[in-house]
Amino acid sequence: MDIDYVSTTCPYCGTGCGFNLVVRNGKVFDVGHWQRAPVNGGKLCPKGRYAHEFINSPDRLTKPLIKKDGTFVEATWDEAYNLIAEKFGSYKPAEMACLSSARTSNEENYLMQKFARAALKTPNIDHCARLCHSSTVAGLAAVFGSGAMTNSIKDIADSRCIFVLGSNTFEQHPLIARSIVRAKQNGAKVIVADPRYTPTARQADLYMPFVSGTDVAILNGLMQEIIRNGWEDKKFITHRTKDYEKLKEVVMKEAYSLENVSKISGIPAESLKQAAEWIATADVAALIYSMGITQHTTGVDNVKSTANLMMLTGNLGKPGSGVNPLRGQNNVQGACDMGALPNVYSGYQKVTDEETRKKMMEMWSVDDLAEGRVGYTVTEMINVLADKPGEIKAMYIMGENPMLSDPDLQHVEEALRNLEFLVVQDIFMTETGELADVVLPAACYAEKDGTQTNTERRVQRWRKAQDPPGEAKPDWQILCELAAKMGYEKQFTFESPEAVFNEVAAVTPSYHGMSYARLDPDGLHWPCPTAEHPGTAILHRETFAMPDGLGVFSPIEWKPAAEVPDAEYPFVLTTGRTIWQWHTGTMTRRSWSLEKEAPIGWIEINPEDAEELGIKDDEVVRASTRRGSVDIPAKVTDEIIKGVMFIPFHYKEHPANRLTHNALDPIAKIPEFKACAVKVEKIAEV
Ligand SMILES: Nc1nc2c(c(=O)[nH]1)N[C@H]1C(S)=C(S)[C@@H](COP(=O)(O)OP(=O)(O)OC[C@H]3O[C@@H](n4cnc5c(=O)[nH]c(N)nc54)[C@H](O)[C@@H]3O)O[C@H]1N2
Ligand SMILES: Nc1nc2c(c(=O)[nH]1)N[C@H]1C(S)=C(S)[C@@H](COP(=O)(O)OP(=O)(O)OC[C@H]3O[C@@H](n4cnc5c(=O)[nH]c(N)nc54)[C@H](O)[C@@H]3O)O[C@H]1N2
Ligand code: SF4
Ligand SMILES: [Mo]
Repeated sequence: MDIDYVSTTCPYCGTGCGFNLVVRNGKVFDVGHWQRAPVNGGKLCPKGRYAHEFINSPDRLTKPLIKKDGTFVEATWDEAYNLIAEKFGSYKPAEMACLSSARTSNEENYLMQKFARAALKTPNIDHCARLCHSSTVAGLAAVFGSGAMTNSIKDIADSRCIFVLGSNTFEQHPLIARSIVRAKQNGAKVIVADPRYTPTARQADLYMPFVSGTDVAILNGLMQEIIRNGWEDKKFITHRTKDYEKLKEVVMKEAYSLENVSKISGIPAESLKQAAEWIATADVAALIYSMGITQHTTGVDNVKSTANLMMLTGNLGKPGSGVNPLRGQNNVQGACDMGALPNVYSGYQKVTDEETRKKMMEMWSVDDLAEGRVGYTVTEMINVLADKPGEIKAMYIMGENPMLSDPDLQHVEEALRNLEFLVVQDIFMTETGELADVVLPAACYAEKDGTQTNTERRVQRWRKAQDPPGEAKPDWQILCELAAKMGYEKQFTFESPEAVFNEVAAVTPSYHGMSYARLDPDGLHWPCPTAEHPGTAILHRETFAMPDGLGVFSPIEWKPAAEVPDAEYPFVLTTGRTIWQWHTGTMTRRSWSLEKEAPIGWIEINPEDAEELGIKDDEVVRASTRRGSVDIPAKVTDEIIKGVMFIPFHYKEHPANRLTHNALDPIAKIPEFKACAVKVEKIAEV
């Protein structure tokens, strides 16, 4: 028997754990521990441990499919390419839009944005970072000049106080949670604020339950308490920041006294006082956040407020400190770095900068490129499709499933049905694929080489362990072949992902010094500007990435969520995840070891609310918002604060996003997945 071990990086979360794929006779059949993996040292969470189970699922797409008279018919690659090239060739650039994929490699994201801009000439390119950390990218760039996690994962273990706000780290980034455990073992204080008593909250020395959508008030309250006690870091404020007085004017308002913040958020004033003291007086403190902060109409405000708190207490630019947004998808950091965003090329080079655009035209050997304007975001594409039919006519979606993951699904379906031509490229048939005119079968992570960039900006390798099933092909190859059909063979002649990576390094300042050879064995953190540079684990050590080097305090007033409870819809609905499932479930629901742990959805309801509604544990209830209804089993639990209810969004049988709404943050255009108004009723017995 021929057994091989192929070291690669996990295809699920942005932690970027390494493991070995175990291959027998050319087929992956297990995951083995890779002890020297740099991020996780061989340890894995259940998703990584079972990341082999979906690979050889009989449901994998194996042939291109073309829809004829409403049904899919198998086609050859040539038939599919010719149809797509002919259709895309018939539309004006502004009538097309592309979605790239944080599930795919850097090389594939780079090629997708190049395809959109150089071959289709459309500025409309985006991906699911919009639904995730777009508030981080916009908020932290405005404050620090860079939108990325400021410190490294390992570093968190050196902290003396960790404030986790809106991150369920133990379920959603389990191997980062290990760093929290280490810090705790070394005596660090852990503070967790979350509407739910999550596995993360269980680890806290101080747990603060609160009502979703009140983060800015909480952060302002903490800052007021710190300033009142003279705990602010005066030296840091003077030398490293500006606009402190403006911040002070707002946070010192009576509105943000501990008593008022307590009324707004539901957190006892005593707890807030304790948290303020621990954060401000610890030798070094770190803040960790994720979707609880970003997925709001005030997402950018929330992010800036976290930065305010950490600048106020001088907790930036040193080990164990920082503002640490945990990036979600395995390669969402990389997809952003590669320019799969409507406003930037790779390395965050602005599309509106004429010099940059000229440089890209030269590098890409094209004499015409998508016009230098910012294209539509994912959320705007959907709105334009629904509200202005005909403006966008064709879409190319690689590795995303908006028909379950975007807010207000009825609206999404209406929008996608208004398309004349839709291409979906995935490893499985999805709810979105069902609406497509052409479905292209892609190779999964285990079937291709490439790189991905984890949440701490570490670029690591994927390595091919088996051939793709049937006629499926790696996304990078599909993009190159399609571009060639459209007349861009010269610009897309790449023999391997490594050749693509070399172009990425050439055109992307923060990746300039990287090559596949240098990525072995531990990867490299960007910025890595030269071939000798060791990479950068901690950002902002001496100065911030601003022209004057100073971090900018932003005075922020608290605003309630766009939709707050009223007599008709009296509860706050928040949504999120469980450790066992991944997003729209395409992969985890085909992994027996994971699916058996959490096979159906649920709505978490506080026992007092349940009693008022006459609802029992496990009873199927009807949850409704202004957008729609879902029948779903109730989980009556005191692990959620009264007045708030929670649904995980993984299950097509109970789609949480039929209920959510697409109210957007005005800057980041992220939807408010974390708060809307809901009612819950007993279903009449029949
Ligand atoms: N197992 C698993 N792991 C994952 C994923 C997955 O689908 N499954 N997805 C990955 C991705 S893409 C991402 S982005 C990350 C997300 O990782 P997390 O952000 O940690 O996950 P969520 O469950 O979306 O939300 C985090 C917490 O926010 C709380 N919350 C709700 N409303 C509010 C609020 O108004 N304010 C605050 N401060 N908190 C609130 C929720 O109760 C929840 O515990 O996880 C990644 N990891
Ligand atoms: N209610 C609610 N909704 C949410 C959120 C929430 O907290 N609450 N969170 C949001 C967040 S943070 C995120 S990141 C989004 C995620 O939203 P999506 O990205 O739409 O969700 P996924 O299920 O990860 O979809 C990825 C698709 O890529 C496919 N895929 C996997 N590997 C490959 C590959 O190598 N090639 C190709 N071509 N395809 C591949 C998978 O089969 C799957 O269909 O959901 C958002 N939606
Ligand atoms: S923590 Fe994330 S990267 Fe690590 S094994 Fe789990 S899902 Fe994979
Ligand atoms: Mo995400």
